[in-house]
Amino acid sequence: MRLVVNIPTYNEEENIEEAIKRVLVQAKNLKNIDLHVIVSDSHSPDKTGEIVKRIAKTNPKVHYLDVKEKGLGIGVIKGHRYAIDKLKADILAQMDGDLSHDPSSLPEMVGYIQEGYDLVSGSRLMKGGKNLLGWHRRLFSRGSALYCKLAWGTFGISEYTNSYRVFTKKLFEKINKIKEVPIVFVDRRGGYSKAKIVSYTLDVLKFGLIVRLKNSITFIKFLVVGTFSYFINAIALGLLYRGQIYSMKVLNQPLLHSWPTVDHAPKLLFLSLDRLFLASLISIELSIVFNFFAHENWTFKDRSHTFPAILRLLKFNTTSIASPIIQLFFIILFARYLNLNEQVGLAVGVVVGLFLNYVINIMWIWKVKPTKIS
Ligand SMILES: Nc1nc2c(ncn2[C@@H]2O[C@H](COP(=O)(O)OP(=O)(O)OP(=O)(O)O)[C@@H](O)[C@H]2O)c(=O)[nH]1
Ligand SMILES: [Mg+2]
Repeated sequence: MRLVVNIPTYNEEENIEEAIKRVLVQAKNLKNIDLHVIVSDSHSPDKTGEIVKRIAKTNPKVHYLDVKEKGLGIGVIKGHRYAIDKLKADILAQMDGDLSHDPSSLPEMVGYIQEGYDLVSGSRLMKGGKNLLGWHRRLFSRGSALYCKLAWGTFGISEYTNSYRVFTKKLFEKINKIKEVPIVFVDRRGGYSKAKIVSYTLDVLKFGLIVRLKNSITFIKFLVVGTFSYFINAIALGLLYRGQIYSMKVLNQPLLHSWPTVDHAPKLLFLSLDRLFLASLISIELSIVFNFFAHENWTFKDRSHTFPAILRLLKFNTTSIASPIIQLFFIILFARYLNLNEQVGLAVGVVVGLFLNYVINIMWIWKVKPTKIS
């Protein structure tokens, strides 16, 4: 099996020799792999080309490709193409030439390719990964990752802005097997009415919506559980505090009748630990526990349940606190600062809290199981 590590460069005279050396050192950790390096250089005006050509003269495992055109994308693609066509690579790797990427991860990455994965991508954002750049660059990586996850629903992949990766020749060929041929497009002879354009656009929108809905089945389940949990919360609160379900009297006295009301209740700082407080606490916790078991066994049943359930329950409890805080924030923001009705704030808070909770649930508590795409 031949692995060709492609290093695209532009003005890397200070780093390239060391970068090549560090990659080649890994040969001893890559059993049964014939390790080669190709530097695909966009005709750097500095000494990058000269340095690589000098190394390539004495080391048959090192190759130099003068890409001529400028641009990282073209450099990368031409380098991989050369690695497949001329160097007969089976596995392709890609890393920067400025020593940002540590080649000691290569053996592990190649190992996964040998196990059957098509693409192994280095991630700074998952457990064990590190991003040692400044805070604004880190924010950019995290922001881009969040955007990609939300747009594509790929919550199982953590990083999208890094170019340290290993992949198969098959994958590269598949991605790049797109060919365009010139065609002449002639307008139809009969009229193409506006109505058809409108119905076509509506069809496309409808199709998109249906696909999105099908993909959102987990989210729909999440909403259903949320609705039930609201009723549990409301009914429990009613029974505990007033002995009522909404305004319907069902008990002679509230379940918490022996707990004092606000005038006689004990105080903790500014908080009155009265019947309403205790009733709210119990009913909120009841609904959280219901939520948890419903998510655990239904909504997120097919997702990862790796660490102990009690830990997931604790995590879930912690994140569930975020929702009321967000709702409170929006109620106050809308009522005090924007002079709008508090119900508007509550509605916005509920929606924002809901989405945030959902995202935290699928990214932190019930993660996607890693899938092998073959
Ligand atoms: N072939 C080719 N490689 C390039 C070009 N521009 C940059 N590169 C290489 O692509 C890799 C990544 O580029 P960097 O400039 O390090 O990009 P970055 O890591 O996002 O940014 P900084 O390291 O902070 O500057 C490096 O090995 C560069 O030498 C180009 O036009 N052509
Ligand atoms: Mg860099």
